[in-house]
Amino acid sequence: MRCDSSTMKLYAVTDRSWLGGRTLYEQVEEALLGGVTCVQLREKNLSEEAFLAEAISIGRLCRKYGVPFIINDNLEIAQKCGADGVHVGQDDMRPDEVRRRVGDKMIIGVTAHTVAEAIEAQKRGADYLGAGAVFQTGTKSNTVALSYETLQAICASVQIPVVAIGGIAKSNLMALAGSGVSGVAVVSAIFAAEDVRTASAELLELSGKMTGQMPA
Ligand code: TZP
Ligand code: MG
Repeated sequence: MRCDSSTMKLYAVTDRSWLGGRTLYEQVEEALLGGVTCVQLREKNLSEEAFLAEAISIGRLCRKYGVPFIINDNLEIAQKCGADGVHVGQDDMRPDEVRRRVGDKMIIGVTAHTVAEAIEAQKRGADYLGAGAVFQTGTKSNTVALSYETLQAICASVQIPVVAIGGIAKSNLMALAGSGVSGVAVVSAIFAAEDVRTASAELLELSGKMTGQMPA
């Protein structure tokens, strides 16, 4: 298995909007020390050269902590930096095409908003699904609101792990209990926090309770 439920327990998705004098590398290390179980490097505005240099250094950092490292959307960078996986949206490359290019070992994550998209993604070789936005978020524009019922139906329709995303914080995480998700993918509740390590540790504990996964 390329990834399992425990990998999805607390999935940190990076964003450099809230660095506030810190480097992304430092923030990711704090998140790792807090116990995040997966890291996705998500860059929308970096040059390819800067993206690759960052992917190499943050990838090494994640390896040191034994945590899977996923690249958002950029297959070439994922391959060049030796990432553990790549995450694609519905408007990006299809998972079967990604699989054809990256081979057997890499984790492929796919965003799904409907049961039909979830089933299709699994059929085409996705290893996990990201489903959202489950709550209102200011981090990404043009998100589709995903109801609890749809999230539950998505989880019930596939065998691969599903991670919820969108507006997830300490205050609302427990509302996802019973949906069938394996964990939560979080941007601002980790990276906009003043204390990234503590925020991660608290979210990890809550996600464990919410999913019924005991601490490792
Ligand atoms: N995809 C759906 S919502 C979202 C992404 C990347 C952003 C989630 O960010 P936050 O800060 O955890 O709400
Ligand atoms: Mg994308």
